[in-house]
Order: sequence, then C-alpha cells, then structure tokens
Amino acid sequence: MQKMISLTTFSDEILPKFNHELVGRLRDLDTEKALKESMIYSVEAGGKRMRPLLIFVICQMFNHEIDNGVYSVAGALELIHTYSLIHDDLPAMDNDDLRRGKPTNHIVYGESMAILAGDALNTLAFEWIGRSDVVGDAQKVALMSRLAQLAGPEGMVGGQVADIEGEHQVLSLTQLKRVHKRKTGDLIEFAVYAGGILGNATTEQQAELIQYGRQFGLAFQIYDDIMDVVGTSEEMGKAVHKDNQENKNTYPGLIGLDQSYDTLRNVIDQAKVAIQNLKKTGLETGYLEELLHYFKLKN
Ligand code: GRG
Repeated sequence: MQKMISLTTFSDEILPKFNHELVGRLRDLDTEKALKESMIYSVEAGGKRMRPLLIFVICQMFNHEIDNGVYSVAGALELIHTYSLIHDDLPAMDNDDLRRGKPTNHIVYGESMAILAGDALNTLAFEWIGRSDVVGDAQKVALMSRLAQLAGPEGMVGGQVADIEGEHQVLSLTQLKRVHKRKTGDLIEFAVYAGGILGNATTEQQAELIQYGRQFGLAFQIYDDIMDVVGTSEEMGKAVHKDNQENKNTYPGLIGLDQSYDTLRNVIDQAKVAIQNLKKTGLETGYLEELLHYFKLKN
C-alpha cells in the first residue's frame, strides 16, 4: 500500500526544496554573470511549477522516490517552460512588459540578453537530463527525445508559429484545439510522460497518463483564455484582456464565455475518465483528481 502525502505537502515541502535545487544549480553555472542573473531572474520569478508538480505526484503514485534524478527531469521541463515564456514576451512576439507580476526578462535585462537567456535555458535542460547519474540510460534517451519532440517544431515551437500565423484569420475550433495542444499542451504532456517513465508505468498506465495529460493541457489553455476575459491583472500577474484587443483566436472569442466553460467542463470530465482507468490498474489517483481543482468552474 502506498504511503500517501497530501498535495499541500507537495506545495509546502517538496516545491521549496525543488526551487532551492533549481536555483542552486543555476548559481553554480560557470558562465557570464549577466547571463546567469537573467536566467535566474525568470526561473525564480514565481511560477506555479504546475509541470514539475505533475511529475512529482505521478512519481509518488508509483512509489518512486522524488530524488535528484526526478529534480533533473522536472527542472529541465521548468527550464524549457521558462525559456518559452521569456521568448513569448519579447517585443517580436507578444510584447509583454509584465509576467508573474514582475517586469518581463527583456524589460530588466534587454532584448539580447533575454533571447540568450532563453537559448541557454533551452539547451541546459537537455544537459540536466543527460548528466543525471540517477536516471537510467534508456530512460534518458526516451526523455530527451520526447522532450525535444514535444518542445520543438512538431510541438510547442510549431504551435507558437501556428498561433502567430492564425492571428489574422478566424480559426475553426479544430484548428484552435490543435494550436493549443501544441503550444501549451505538449509540455504538460511531457510532464505526465516523464512521470510515467520515471515511475516505470506499464504501457496501459502510460497511455492513460497521456490521455489525462492531454486533457489537462487543453483545460489549462481554455482556462487561461477564460481568465484573460474574467480575471484581473493582479490575479494573473500579467496583462489581461489582451487576446481580444489583439484579435487572437481564443475559446471565448470563438464560442463565447458560457460555451467555453461548458467545453472546459467536458474536457475535465474526459480527464476524469482517464483517472478512473488508472484507478482500475491499482493506482491511488487522488492527486490527479485534486490537481483538477486548479480549474475553477464558475457559471
Ligand atoms: C516562444 C517558442 C515559444 C513558445 C511560446 C508557452 C508559449 C509558447 C506561449 C505562452 C502563451 C500562453 C500565455 C499560454 C497560456 C498557457 C500558459 C502556457 C500559461 C503560462 O504557464 P503557467 O500558468 O505559468 O504554468 P507560470 O508563470 O505559473 O509558470
């Protein structure tokens, strides 16, 4: 029987340890001071660490210790996520001044340094997985190639391009879903994939984890779209109501707020089906259920 710890324990104890390790490793880098500062600034700017949290709870579900190897993989994912946000905020992309309630990286360090900090975080991610002395070689190869695929042209970067290309067109819901899946969903999919690989999930369990992750990722983006309409800048730590002003394709823009909430509800229900299937394989799935409470279903 698994010894369960509460989700609050993850937030209160495991995430601070992880943050300490993450920033410590960046401080130890033998590189230029300005680059290091710029990288650390965004990594410790107060992200929710949702993707690492997914990896940690899945490892816990499989009784896999949250060791240095898990930190390397979860850290790598957070580095890639952070790089994507730094680049997304650049003047050539979304041109945002505020992220996580703080000035964006290029506002503080200038555009060149922000681009280079993003590049450095992206490449360092693969070094961290490759150099881990706890993760097995076969696992490393699987993790690195899947991360490259999901973060690269077929995944997040391609999704960002499709999003930009779609800005002056009205996308169909199917097209929008595909943009979201790649731009936002694919890194979340990596989190559940990595949890399953580290935890030695069976093929059947891995398939259900991916199913859960895909629905979680879609819900994450729909919720972000909804919050851009109903949230305040203080709550979100970034500018809101931008999507509409910038003619972005969003769920509320395409189908309205009420139907966006309905779609969110349906997507969460599908994530619950994956949870039920995982439960049938003997896993304790309470964490996966609790994580769905992140999405506040109003209306
Ligand atoms: C620039 C290559 C490149 C890719 C950018 C991630 C991305 C692709 C764009 C971000 C656009 C965006 C704001 C999407 C909404 C969902 C999302 C990814 C929100 C940010 O993630 P959180 O909420 O951020 O996990 P924190 O700050 O908590 O880490």
